[in-house]
Amino acid sequence: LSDLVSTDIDIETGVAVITMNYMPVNSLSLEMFQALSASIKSIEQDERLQALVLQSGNPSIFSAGLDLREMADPDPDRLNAFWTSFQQLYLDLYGSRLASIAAIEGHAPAAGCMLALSCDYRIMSETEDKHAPTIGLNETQFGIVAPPFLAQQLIDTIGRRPAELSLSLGTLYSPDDAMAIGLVDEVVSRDVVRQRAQETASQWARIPSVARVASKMLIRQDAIASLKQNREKDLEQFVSFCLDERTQKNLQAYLVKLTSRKK
Ligand code: CO8
Repeated sequence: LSDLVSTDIDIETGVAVITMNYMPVNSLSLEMFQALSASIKSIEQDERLQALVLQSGNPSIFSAGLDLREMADPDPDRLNAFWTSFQQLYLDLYGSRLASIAAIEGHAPAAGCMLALSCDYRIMSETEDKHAPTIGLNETQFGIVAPPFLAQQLIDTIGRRPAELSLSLGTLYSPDDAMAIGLVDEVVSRDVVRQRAQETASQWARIPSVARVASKMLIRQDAIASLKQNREKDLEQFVSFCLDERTQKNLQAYLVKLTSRKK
């Protein structure tokens, strides 16, 4: 698992950096979820660490979201484990005692956007020449629906009406548009995203942690409790939606489209 995710720690600043290295696009497979959760847990166990930066080893893609191959023609046991580990990562990152800063240098669609939304602060690379990163929950664009816990995260971040529009249309935003609706907190040039994320993490690491974590939980505890209480139902809904013939057809068509784009 360690090849998928690497962790660097700096005791002096109290900041850990998690780099996602599942090439080419950091799609979120079962193993990727497990590796990310394990790495968050191990950082949390070190009391000297107060913050983390989440970044990608591929500067043009933060994460392409759920690994669609996990959902196309799936093995039922693996599908259950896959979704359960997705829920777990949401709980681990969104509910972490660590202050988390997303360094978004490249695309962050769907569950890639969830990774960013689960952090406390989002810094995105600006559009430069041919590099035009996008972020958002684009599920409806290919005929699937964001799960309730993910939709709620968007509502809690950008507000109800913008989230309704965003979810219905499956909008992927440019960095400036994402900044305008509050989906990201800062847009900076690509070569300073990581540095800026580290500075921000160091700053967050210096806030008295008991007060910082309590404040974070004031905002997040209801959503977290809601998923904890509804995990089984959420899993059943996902599995039945995923195995539905129409969903499978949409997914297969989307995968073919993705693969044939470059031909
Ligand atoms: N899963 C699996 N494989 C992927 C994914 C993915 N999400 N994204 C890309 N790939 C594959 C491509 O098929 C391609 O494979 P190959 O080399 O074999 O042809 C390879 O990765 C490289 O991809 P691209 O050539 O497309 O790379 P680009 O740099 O041109 O583009 C992008 C990168 C922009 C990330 C582009 O690949 C893309 O748009 N990917 C799809 C992103 C997406 O729509 N993700 C949504 C996933 S669904 C989700 O996260 C939440 C669903 C929750 C609800 C589920 C209820 C059922």
